[in-house]
Amino acid sequence: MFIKHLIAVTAIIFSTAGFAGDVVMTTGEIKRIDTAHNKLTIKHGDIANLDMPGMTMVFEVADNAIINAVKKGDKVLFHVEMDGQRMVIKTLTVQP
Ligand SMILES: [Cu+2]
Repeated sequence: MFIKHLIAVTAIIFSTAGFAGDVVMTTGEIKRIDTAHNKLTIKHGDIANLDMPGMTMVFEVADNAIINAVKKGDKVLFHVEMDGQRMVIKTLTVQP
């Protein structure tokens, strides 16, 4: 009885972690915008889903609508994930 309950609780914890992993948002500040190549240089905080500490680096973006939505100095929240060998920003929102 206790074991069954424990297994059920463990399953819930794992499924919640999996879901959160898909939508982990990272904080950042836009440093440079490369419209021609769909790339953003971002000073980012820890990227929990990629195990990366904060730093300034270049990211590709999945959609140039993201490029058009930002300007230098914007504070943003974004979701980035591996796409093959590349890190690609899938979603991004500008913070007020
Ligand atoms: Cu980085």
